[in-house]
Amino acid sequence: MVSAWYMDDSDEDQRLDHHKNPPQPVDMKDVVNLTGVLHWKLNVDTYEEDGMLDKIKKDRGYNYEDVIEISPEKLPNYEEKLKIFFSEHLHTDEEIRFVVAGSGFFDVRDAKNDSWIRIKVEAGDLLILPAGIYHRFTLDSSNYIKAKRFFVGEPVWTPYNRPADEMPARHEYLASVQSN
Ligand code: KMT
Repeated sequence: MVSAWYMDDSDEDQRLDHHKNPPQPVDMKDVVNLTGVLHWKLNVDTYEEDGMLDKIKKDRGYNYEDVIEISPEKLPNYEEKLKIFFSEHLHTDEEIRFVVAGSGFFDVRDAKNDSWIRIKVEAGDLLILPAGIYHRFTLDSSNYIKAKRFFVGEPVWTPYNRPADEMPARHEYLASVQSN
């Protein structure tokens, strides 16, 4: 099961869970309402044949895909990349990640009160972060994740670090979550 929770404010190791005390879990359907993030659980053993991933790709027009593998051995400029992933930012397009191995945390801002919600992803989780959402990513203490990345058209990975409040993607994002 994918799980999500409001984070504590400690600046200890980003790879730790960072639960509040007492923990404050957030149901995935509340994450959807609060942030516009979408989530599917797919079967990592059968997704190539069972049609679920193909249907999502077709419905959403994802015609580009590649794979990112994040570990000290596999990712060139690993330390530098991790810092970039963990700096709060937004993109002008959706961020789509399907985890095929390993695990990690996507942190997203609750659009109402700006608190961090931490979403733990592991093999089988397909997460779509909407364009304009402030977010960041970190590995957990297993230090390994492998994920497919999808995109509509030529991929644009540019992160815009916060503050990016005046960007059209940010305005459109806020309008879309407020109408939820
Ligand atoms: C990226 O841009 O590739 C990322 O967000 C890294 C996390 S992918 C599991």
